[in-house]
Amino acid sequence: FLRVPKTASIIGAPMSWGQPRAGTDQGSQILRACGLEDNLLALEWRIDDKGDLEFDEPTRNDPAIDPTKVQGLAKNCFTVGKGLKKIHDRVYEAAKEKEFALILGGDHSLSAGSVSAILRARPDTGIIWVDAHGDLNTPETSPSGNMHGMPLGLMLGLIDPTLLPGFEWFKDVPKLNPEQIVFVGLRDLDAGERKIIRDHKITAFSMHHVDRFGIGNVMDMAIESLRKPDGSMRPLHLSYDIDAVDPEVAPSTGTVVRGGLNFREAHYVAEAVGNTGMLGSMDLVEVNPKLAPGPESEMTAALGMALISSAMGARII
Ligand code: Z70
Ligand code: MN
Ligand code: MN
Ligand code: MN
Repeated sequence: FLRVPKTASIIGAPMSWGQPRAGTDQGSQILRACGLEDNLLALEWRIDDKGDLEFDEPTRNDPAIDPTKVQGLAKNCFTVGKGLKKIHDRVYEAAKEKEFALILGGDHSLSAGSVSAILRARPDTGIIWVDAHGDLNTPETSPSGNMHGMPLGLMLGLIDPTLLPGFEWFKDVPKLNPEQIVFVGLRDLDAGERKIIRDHKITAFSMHHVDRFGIGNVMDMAIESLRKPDGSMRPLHLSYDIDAVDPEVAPSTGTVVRGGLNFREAHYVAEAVGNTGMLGSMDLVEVNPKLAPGPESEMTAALGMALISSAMGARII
């Protein structure tokens, strides 16, 4: 694995059907409008912007889960599944060329597409999931049926993709081992997700741990937890949900939860991951400029852009 790929593929993935709110599909464009490319060029990246992928809309006739086989809901699964296949293919192309894959969301369901592609190209990758939420649900455990709450349920193989129309292709992609994941920033878990974290012994640092140990120690422990059994470090993928950040700093997102990372903690997370020299890919998801239009949406998008820059090398000194 190259310590840091020097060409970055920017992949716009304005998937929004994994959640109910209009505007999530504008995230990738508003992140670009904040000057993302110029910032990355200034950090000496070569940029290959692949533009935005295009996704179908759901129709009345889409196949849905068979209720005699699965007790639960995965809303728009046919549309989401087909869209994630496009994301998977585009991300795999970039990753196999040893490029840094930067995926701009879109809602967090897209990460089942990006992470599965990264694992295909770089099997031992460790995933740092920065989020208020666990995103570990299955159709059975989900209280909402929204698929942005399920990408890690899919990646851990807790959902049978052959029972999920649109996800048939997913049976052939590599799955995540629980020790390849670490959470940072959690503060809103569903009961089923808590049980999954416990049963699979997934390393998780909630906001309680940030309070207790400070963000510096939390990131040291989080990164250390992703060491392989032989002591070597994994290549890393950072999946950054903007709702990990406190709503006073990042208000323009679909599911705000109070008590999140403050402005500096949010940057520190990205800087610490960048400092490992092992970061090969990143998702930045759930910026929705329609939810707090005006200065608050600009503040949220500018923060998302800055977090990408921090992960990719921007430093104060
Ligand atoms: C809840 C669910 C979620 C993001 C909200 C919320 C999931 N656990 N994920 N916002 N990014 O509906 O499954
Ligand atoms: Mn999320
Ligand atoms: Mn979230
Ligand atoms: Mn909730």
